[in-house]
Amino acid sequence: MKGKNVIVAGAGKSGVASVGLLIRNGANVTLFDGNKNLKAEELLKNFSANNKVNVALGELTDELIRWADLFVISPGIPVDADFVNRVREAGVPIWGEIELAYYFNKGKIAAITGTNGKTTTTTLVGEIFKKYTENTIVVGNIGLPFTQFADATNADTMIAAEISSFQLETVVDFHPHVSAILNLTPDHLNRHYTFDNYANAKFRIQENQTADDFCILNYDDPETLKRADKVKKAKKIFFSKTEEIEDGVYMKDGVMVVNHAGEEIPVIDASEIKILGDHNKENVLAAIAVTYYMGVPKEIIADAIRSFQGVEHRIEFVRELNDVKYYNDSKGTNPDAAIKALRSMPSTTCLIGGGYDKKNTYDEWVDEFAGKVRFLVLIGETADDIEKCCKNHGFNEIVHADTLEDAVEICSQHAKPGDNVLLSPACASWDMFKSYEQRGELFKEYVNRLG
Ligand code: UMA
Repeated sequence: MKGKNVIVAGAGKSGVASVGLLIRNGANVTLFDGNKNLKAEELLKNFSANNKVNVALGELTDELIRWADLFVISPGIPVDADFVNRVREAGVPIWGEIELAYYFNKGKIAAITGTNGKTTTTTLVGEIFKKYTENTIVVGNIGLPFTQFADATNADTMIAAEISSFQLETVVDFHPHVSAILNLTPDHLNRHYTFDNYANAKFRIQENQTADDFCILNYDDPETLKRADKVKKAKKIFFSKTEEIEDGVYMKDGVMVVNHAGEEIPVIDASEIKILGDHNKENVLAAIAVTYYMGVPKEIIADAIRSFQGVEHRIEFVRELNDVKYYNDSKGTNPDAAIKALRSMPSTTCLIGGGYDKKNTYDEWVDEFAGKVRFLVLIGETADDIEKCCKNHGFNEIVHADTLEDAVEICSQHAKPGDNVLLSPACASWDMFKSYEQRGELFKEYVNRLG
């Protein structure tokens, strides 16, 4: 990279970390962002004064494109945006942020994708690695860009990477030793247009794997299973809650086992798992498969699973007040994740939903409401669409709220003893909040203020 001219597009976390990595390694960098209201001085504060970083905001000029040897794109930028098309037409190579990290990486990568469960599984894989070696990093879509750490890795570094479909669209050489596809349900269709495009992007996680590598797949998820033949070179390892599969990872008499060349190796009794919900059994099975094939001894795997309490914003218990339990599932950003959260609730639930419009459909989510949801409080851009869908399915217990704070207030006033209040929006947060994390933090703040 020394002396190369690189445009980094997107001044979010990924872009800032990519610029840092590139300037540490001698490249000439222009940080570009389409938002002309950003302040170059503010962005430059991210980098030490000695380093020369050029900032370009608003339009990407043809002159800049001609200057560039490489274009590094953040995951939030559509690969078919006009300015990206112009870069492509000019013949400048386009790498995603993950690809740039991979170029500098020396460690051993476990890469995890899927529609839901990525963050829980990646966090658990990271916890297992950490018990095995301090030389562990947990990176990617989980919120810590891989580029922030890539050039500090060595051959012994264990990397747990959560990888999104956006990050996989721009794969060139990215090559994990173990990859995992946890499940596939429609999501991000505003970016991928069709479910097939989205699924194909996810399967790119194994594109560069060889016969020495492993691809972990969910046997119980029909959309993943039916595409398993896309895995050409890596050894396929299936995990399942219901089927005993040769060379798979599965449940046998309540125990999670790895079947290695016909021998069943017991890892942990499912009753020892602390995280709520049946879907979490899948996440744990996947984490066992990933870490086992990354070479971690089974005792260490079991030990880390035993102490794992789950992740923030995912069916996170907040507090109990007046015999009502409050749960934060701000990370339930699509219908499938929201279904899983609702199914994990032990009793009648007052549900807060709605948010940014990713052009998902809500029928399957709403189908789960009967007998379970006392009422639904709707917020955000998708409120009217969700209401229409509810009415089509005969569910009429709907209230609208202008703010999340009002939604929490409504729930606290109308919940009955023994109920749960669940924020699980089935939508992204970007219409009203900066991120799902901010939405979840605010929810917890409002809930903790109730008195
Ligand atoms: N921008 C443009 N032009 C565009 C679109 C965006 O210039 O056409 C600029 C914006 O003005 C903004 C920047 O790009 O300044 C934002 O870049 P980004 O969205 O890639 O943001 P990052 O902060 O780098 O966050 C990204 C991931 N975001 C997305 O994929 C949308 C984060 O995942 C990830 O944690 C982070 O990198 C670190 O790797 C978030 C996410 O919602 C949590 N992911 C989706 C999901 O989980 O469903 C995929």
